[in-house]
Amino acid sequence: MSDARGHLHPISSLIREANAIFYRMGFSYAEGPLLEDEWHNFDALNVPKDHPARDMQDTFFIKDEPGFVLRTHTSNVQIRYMESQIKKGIKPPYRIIVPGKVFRNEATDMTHEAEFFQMEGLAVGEDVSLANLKGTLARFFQELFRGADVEIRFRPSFFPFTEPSVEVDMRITGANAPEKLRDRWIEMMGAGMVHPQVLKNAGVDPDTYQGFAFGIGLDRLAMLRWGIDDIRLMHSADLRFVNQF
Ligand code: 2NL
Repeated sequence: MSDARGHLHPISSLIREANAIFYRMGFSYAEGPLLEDEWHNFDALNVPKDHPARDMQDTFFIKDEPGFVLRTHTSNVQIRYMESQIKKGIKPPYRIIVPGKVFRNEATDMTHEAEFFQMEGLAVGEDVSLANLKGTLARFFQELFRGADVEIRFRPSFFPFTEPSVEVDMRITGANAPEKLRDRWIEMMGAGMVHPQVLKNAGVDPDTYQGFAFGIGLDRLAMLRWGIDDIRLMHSADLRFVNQF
């Protein structure tokens, strides 16, 4: 009976596949702490002291460890990566992806969990551009939704850590597109050019280097990819769910 065998969770499959795709584009994989100080989670990323994301309602603060939080994104790892490369005397180009678990202190419902998976990407160099970001993401989605034709569009947005900032939409066309997604613009992620202050905070000279960064929710990406409707199934540890993939 095939269901008696072990299965990868869909998010694990997604992380492996994303790793393989980005590896072929010259990115390496990085990971870091889930429990983080406020400097690496917020200050270095240009998030103002009074920003709503820093509110008790949005962030899990650690009672016994003042100044520490459960990371709210994986950007803390990119900051640590840049810091440590600079400390070792290794200058850009840098290209990394950082998949991992993140935490938000918010009410849960069928599309929101307090713990979920995100993947961020960072590319820093002397001439890294917004056009490079677009090409990189188009290639990623093309390979992820194998054989389908993928278009990418940017809409203006705002994040404290990127300037300019964009929302990224994707449209899949052609016979290989999953029927639920075919020919529709779908909001996929946030991205932008790394704010010069953020490079500076991590020890990278913003007069010489610039970069792009993006962040994508993996739970939602897995849901889109396999047509899953309720996010709570993703962490239910119910084998009747996992065995479908
Ligand atoms: C979203 C938006 C984003 C980033 C994450 C980033 C990291 C560094 C510097 C600058 Cl170290 N930016 N990350 C940038 C733009 C958007 O995530 O909606 N994610 C689900």
